[in-house]
Amino acid sequence: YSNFAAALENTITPPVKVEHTQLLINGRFVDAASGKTFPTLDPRNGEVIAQVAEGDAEDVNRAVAAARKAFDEGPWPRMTAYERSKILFRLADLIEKHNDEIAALETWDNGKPFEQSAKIEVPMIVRVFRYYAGWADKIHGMTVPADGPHHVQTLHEPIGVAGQIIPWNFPLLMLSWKLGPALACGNTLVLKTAEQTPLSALLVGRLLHEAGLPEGVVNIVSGFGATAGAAVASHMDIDKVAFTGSTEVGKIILESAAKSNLKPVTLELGDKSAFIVCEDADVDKAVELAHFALFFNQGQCCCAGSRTFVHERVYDEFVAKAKARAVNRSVGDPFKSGIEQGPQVDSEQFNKILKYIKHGVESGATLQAGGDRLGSKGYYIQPTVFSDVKDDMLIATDEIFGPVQTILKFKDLDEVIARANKSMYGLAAGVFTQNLDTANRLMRALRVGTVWINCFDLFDATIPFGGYKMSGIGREKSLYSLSHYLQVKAVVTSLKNPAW
Ligand code: TXE
Repeated sequence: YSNFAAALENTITPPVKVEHTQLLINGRFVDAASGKTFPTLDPRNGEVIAQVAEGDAEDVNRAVAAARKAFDEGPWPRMTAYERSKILFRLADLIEKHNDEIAALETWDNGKPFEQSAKIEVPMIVRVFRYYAGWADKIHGMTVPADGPHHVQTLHEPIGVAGQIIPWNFPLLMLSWKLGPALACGNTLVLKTAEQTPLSALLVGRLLHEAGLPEGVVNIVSGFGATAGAAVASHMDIDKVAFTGSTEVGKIILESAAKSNLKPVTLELGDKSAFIVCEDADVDKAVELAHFALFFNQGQCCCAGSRTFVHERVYDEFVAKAKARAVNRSVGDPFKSGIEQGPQVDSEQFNKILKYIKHGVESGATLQAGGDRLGSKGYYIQPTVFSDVKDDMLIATDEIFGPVQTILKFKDLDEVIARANKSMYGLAAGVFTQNLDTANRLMRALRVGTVWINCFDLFDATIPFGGYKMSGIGREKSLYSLSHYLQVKAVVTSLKNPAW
């Protein structure tokens, strides 16, 4: 790992200033009602980047009141759809203009490579906002051929005030997946960002207002889950809640929604995605794709290909090459160019991953590469590879959420289908094969919300994303997401003369 040491030296000064640390309520940046702040930390070294206003239940109340007023009194839901569309297009243009500034904040707060933030993620959110800007004036109801002398139509109306709680692994992307459909449909909202990564959303919040968004439509509350997050989930005046995060907290959200006002809930939760390498696979290509599927974003992806199933015919060759690829992964200061992997987001995730690595070794899996932290400060972890992994080992059942690849061996398709499906999760899976029959069979048999065939982590705005089983409820992105932000009203009008 000699290449790592050099990449960790001489920490780069992020090319951006933190301008916004307050809460965004009713179109203004304000302090928390309590006056409290919390530090957001640089994962490269654990140092404080900035003190951020710490919102709690009282601030959520203020934010909901602003969103309620903006919904009930307008102008947002009553504007023409075209006006709303133009504001979202202007937002996309402004994000594009501030691409590197937003990307730098994201990298500083989260630790992901700047090249990834600047060249992939910020452009992706621009695309998401343009996609939903395009939808704003294409949402309409139907006329219905009911029996009897009635004219029946449906109106697709915004649901009201949405509460949205997002995690820290893709702060910007999660923001866009939540805000895009909610705003296109004419809702107002309160967004609770993750306590690890509050910064980039506040900048986007400012740009939203520069783009012409009326005050109170989008309110952003930084703060912790047990206080600000819980207040969103249980709020009586929030009409719908959307959450991305752990399955454990997803259950709490559903319970809080049920116990408060029965607000509809959409959830995007954890997974233990299978990546299946079939016997006909070109091993070099399969190794590269499986490596990307797991290690992308420091392994902090809900759909990380974290159970790599490899056919026994190519298993040994695959393991040797996967090990070599992991050892060559460039880890280091995420602001340096050519870096593939930065630090994990915080000490909690860092310690959780190291604990799972220890479990893996103790349970008898073979440690092929990595296995420890990297350097002595910050939250860097060596790209780690385990082979000889068995299905019931904790490293094969639990979401590790880090750079730890677990490689399992299989003999035939029936067996791998049963094993891949034997999980409480069902978010995504990858299939690597040149055989059309094999691809078709796996695509139908896998009980997951997304199957990527000979590709992985394709997050185009047009593709629905969401989970089966305990990976969640509902779909984000694509036209499927819109239904979660709409109410359907049936309007039945009696006809005087049914025969025209
Ligand atoms: O998640 P939490 P954490 C998984 C991953 C990770 C583990 C724990 O395995 O290691 O979860 O991460 C807010 N009421 N994923 O602890 O706690 C919280 O403030 C309302 C997978 O960071 O679920 C943050 O905004 N909200 C995942 C958000 O929930 C609450 C992405 C997510 O935090 C709350 C992240 C409460 N009681 C972690 N408690 C994915 N699906 O991509 C916390 N929150």
